[in-house]
Amino acid sequence: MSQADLVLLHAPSVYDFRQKTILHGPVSDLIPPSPVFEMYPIGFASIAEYLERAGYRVRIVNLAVRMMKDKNFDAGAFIRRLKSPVFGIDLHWLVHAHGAIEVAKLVKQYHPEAKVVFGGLSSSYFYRELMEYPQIDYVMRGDSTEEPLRQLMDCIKRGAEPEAVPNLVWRDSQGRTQENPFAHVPADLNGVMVSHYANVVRSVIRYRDLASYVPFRNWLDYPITAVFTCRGCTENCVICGGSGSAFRGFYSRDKAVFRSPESVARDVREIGRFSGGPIFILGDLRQPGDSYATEVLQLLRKSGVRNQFILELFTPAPTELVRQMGISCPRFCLEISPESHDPEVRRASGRHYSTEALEQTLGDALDAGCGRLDVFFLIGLPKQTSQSVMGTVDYCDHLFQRFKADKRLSLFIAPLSPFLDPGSLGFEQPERYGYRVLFRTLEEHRQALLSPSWKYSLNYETEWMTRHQIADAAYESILRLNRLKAKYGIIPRKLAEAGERRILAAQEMMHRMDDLLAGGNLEEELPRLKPILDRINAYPVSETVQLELPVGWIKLKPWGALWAWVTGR
Ligand code: B12
Repeated sequence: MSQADLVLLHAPSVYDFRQKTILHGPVSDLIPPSPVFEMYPIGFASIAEYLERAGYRVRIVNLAVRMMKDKNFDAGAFIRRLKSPVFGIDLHWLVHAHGAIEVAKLVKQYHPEAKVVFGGLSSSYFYRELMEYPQIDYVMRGDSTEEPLRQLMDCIKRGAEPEAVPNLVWRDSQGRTQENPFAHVPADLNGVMVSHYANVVRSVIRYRDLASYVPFRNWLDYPITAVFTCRGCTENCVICGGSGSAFRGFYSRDKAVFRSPESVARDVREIGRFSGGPIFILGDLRQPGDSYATEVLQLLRKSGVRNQFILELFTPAPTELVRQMGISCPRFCLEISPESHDPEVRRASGRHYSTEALEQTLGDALDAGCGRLDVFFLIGLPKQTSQSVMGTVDYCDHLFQRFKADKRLSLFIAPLSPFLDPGSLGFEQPERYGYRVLFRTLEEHRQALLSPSWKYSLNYETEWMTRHQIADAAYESILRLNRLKAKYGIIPRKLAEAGERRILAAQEMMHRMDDLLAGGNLEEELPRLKPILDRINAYPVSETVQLELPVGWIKLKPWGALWAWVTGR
C-alpha cells in the first residue's frame, strides 16, 4: 500500500461487533448510520485537506464501513499493511469508546514504532484517562485541531519534543504526561475547510480506495452530504454535549464561531459538482443573527445548485424567513426538534418556545412549499414521565389531523441513547436537572457498550423514569406512532408493517434479555440467541427509510469528481 504521512482511522462503536451478541435497539434510528456508528467525523476531511496543503499525505480509512460491508474483512491484516509514521483515531462520539481503543491497540501491535494520536470531543473530555493507555501517545484537544496537528506532525518529522504545540497532551521522555495549554480555539474559520470535499474526491482517486472513504454503509445509494456553518453552539439544551455551556466548560470555546456565508455557498457548489444527493446545512442559520440567514439563503438561491436542501431550526421562525427558505431552496426539507409536546418538559430540557409558535412554523413551512417537514421528539428528558411520552404520541395524532394528514409531515420519536452526553448540563449537574448518571468514567462507558441489551448501555435514568421505563416507553411510543402513520396513510402499509414487525421482535427480545440478565444462564444462552439477534438487528429501520429524501437517477457525478481531480477545486 502506498505510504502516507498520516492515516486517519474510524473505528466501529464496538470493535468486534460482528462476533458480539448485542441487541442494539433504537439508538441510531434517526440518522443515516447504523448502531455500528460507522460515520467518521467530517473533521477528518478538514484535517486531511489542511495537512495536504501543508505538504503531508493524509489517508482516511473508515474501518467501520469496511467491516460492515464485508464480513470477511480482516481489520487487523488491513492495519498491518498500512504504511504511515502517524495514525490518528477519532474518539469524537463517546459511542466509539470500545472500538477506538481496540483499534489503537492493533495499530501499536503492528506498528510499534508509529505514533498514535486521539482527537474529537470525547477525547478532549476524557483525555487524562486516555493517556493511561500505552497504545495512545497523544491526545489533541479541541474542536479545531487542524493547525495544532500540523505543528505536531512537524515535531514528529523533526524528532522534536512537542512542548509548544497547543491543545496537546503528551508523554515526555520520562514518561510523564504533559498538558500543553488549551490555547488554540480560533475565532475565525477562514483558513479551514477551503475545499475539503474536493480533497476527499482527489484522495479517493489517488489511493484507488473508495471503500475506505464512504461515510456510511449505503452512502453510494443515498449520497447525503453536510455543510457546516459553525463550531460551537449558541443554545444550551440540557441533554447536549455540544451546547454552548459544554463548549465553554470542556472545549475551551467561549463563543460559537461561524463560517462566512460565502464559505457555506462554496461548499454547496463543490458538493453539487459530484453529488446529486441532499445537502444538509447544519445548524440554525439564525444563530449568528437574522442577516446571516438571509445572506446564506440568497447565496444558495444564486448558486444554481439544484440538490434538495435540508435546513434546520432550533426554534420556530418568522413566517417571512420560512418563505425565503422556500424561494431559495425549492422543495427544502425542514427539521425541528421540539423534544416534547408538553411545554413544561420542553422548557426543562432547554427549549423555550410555545406549542402555538411551533405549529405556526410547521404550517408556514408547508405553505412555503417544503418537500418534507421532519419533527423530532425525544424520550429521557427532565420532568418527562412514561405517560407524558404517550401524550406526545397523542399530540402527533393532533398534528396529523390539524395538517390534514399532509404526507410531507414526518414525525419521529426516539430515546436519548445510548448516552446522555458528557459535558451536557444534565451530565454535569444531574441533581439540578433530575438525572441519575450511572457511568462517569470512560472505562465504565466502554464496558457499558458491551452490554447484551441496549437498555443496559444507557448511562442515565431520570427522577421520573428508570432505564426500564425509558426502554419500554421507547418501544411503545415508536409502535404507536408507526400505527398512526399507517392510519393516516403517511407511510406505505408495507413499510408500517415492517416497522411493526421489527419493534415487536425487538421488544420481545429485550424482555428475554432482561430475564436472562436477572438470573438466567447468560453464558450458555447468548450464543444460541445470536442468530436471532443478528436477524432482529438487521431488520430495515423503517424510520431511517422515512428520513431518506428521494434522490433522482443522478446520484453521483463521476465527471464532477474528475473535474475536482484535474483542477484541484
Ligand atoms: C453534525 C453533527 C452530527 C452529524 C455527523 C456529521 C459528521 N460526519 O461529522 C450526524 C447528524 C450524522 C451526527 C450523528 C451523531 N451524533 Co452528532 N453532532 C453533530 C454536531 C451538531 C456538529 C459537529 C460539528 O459541527 N463538527 C464540526 C467538524 C468540522 O468538526 P469535527 O468533525 O468535530 O472534527 C474536529 C474536532 O472534533 C477534531 N477531531 C475529530 N476527530 C478527530 C480525530 C483526530 C485524530 C484528531 C487529531 C482530531 C479530531 O478535529 C476536527 C477538526 O478540527 C455536534 C454538536 C456540536 N455543536 O458540535 C453533534 C455531536 C458531536 N453529536 C453527538 C452525538 C451523540 C451523535 C450520535 C452518537 C447520536 C446518535 N445516537 O445517533 C451520532 C453518531 C453518528 C456516527 N458516528 O455514526 C454528540 C457527541 C457527544 C459525545 N461526546 O459523544 C454532539 C456533541 C452533540 C449531539 N448530541 O448531537 N452528528
